[in-house]
Amino acid sequence: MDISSGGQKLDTSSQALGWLRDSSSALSDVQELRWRMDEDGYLYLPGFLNRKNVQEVRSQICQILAKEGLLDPARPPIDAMAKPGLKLHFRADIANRPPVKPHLDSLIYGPELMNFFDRFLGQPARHFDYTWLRAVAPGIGTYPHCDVVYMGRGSAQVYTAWIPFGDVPLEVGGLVLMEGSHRNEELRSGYCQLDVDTACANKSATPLTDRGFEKSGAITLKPVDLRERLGYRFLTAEEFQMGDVLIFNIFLVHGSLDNQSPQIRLSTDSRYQPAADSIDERWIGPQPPAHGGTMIKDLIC
Ligand SMILES: O=C(O)CCC(=O)C(=O)O
Repeated sequence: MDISSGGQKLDTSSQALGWLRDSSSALSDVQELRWRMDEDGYLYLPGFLNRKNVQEVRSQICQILAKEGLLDPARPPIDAMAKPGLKLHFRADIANRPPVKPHLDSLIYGPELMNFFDRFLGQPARHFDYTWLRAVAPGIGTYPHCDVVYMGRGSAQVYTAWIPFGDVPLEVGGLVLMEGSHRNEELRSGYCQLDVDTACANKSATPLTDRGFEKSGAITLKPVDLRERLGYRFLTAEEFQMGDVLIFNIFLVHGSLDNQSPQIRLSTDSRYQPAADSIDERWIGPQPPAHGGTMIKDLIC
């Protein structure tokens, strides 16, 4: 099977594609975890959460998608088989309100992950109040980006936890990152300084488009060209499984593989940082304002 991202076929030679390093055996050694985060920009923790608890939340999400008529009625909702022609990518509304929110929150903001971040950060951690839920129908995945352009108004020590709510073999299109890209000087001093919620007051552009990036915050719509230009390998897992957690920093380039299966890929991304640091206003409060509206700042470009 060919795998692709952004519709571009990936080179699967070992110079271009590798597998994520499993850090679960280092969980008790916080110095080692910090070293790996510095070195790799990520920590891949297979089986960190209880699979059964993840499956219960999956089941709730699938029930909602089924009620909305988005699934193939010939298959059980838990399989999340997309109805033909479905276009779907993002369902944060499901994650951020009942009935799913309390169950999801107790899993992704529960003691396992919060204690992990307290220890990892060496100080009390807090999470953003907003949770991103991806419900990616068959088709193109997420284009390459760094999270800092969406959540860089507070602490620089924000970490993302990407959590699959279903088993995600390659063809279902899991997360893919660019090895070592968190240290790329060109990106750190250029793209990573930008904020998706800014506009140019003096021209019809945004600071992102003005510098050749995408308005959406993506670096490019051509992930393979970007990888070739920067010279990094793509890293992913042969199969992400329910219970796995992939944590990465906000400067690491990542996106996802295209979904070449008939099912909807379900996953959340949630964010954690030191509680004492300033926090991005867009993602906190009982109803986080998120993107757009009053969050847009005008700049001279
Ligand atoms: O799941 C995806 O397709 C993208 C996830 C992502 O961009 C993130 O976790 O920051």
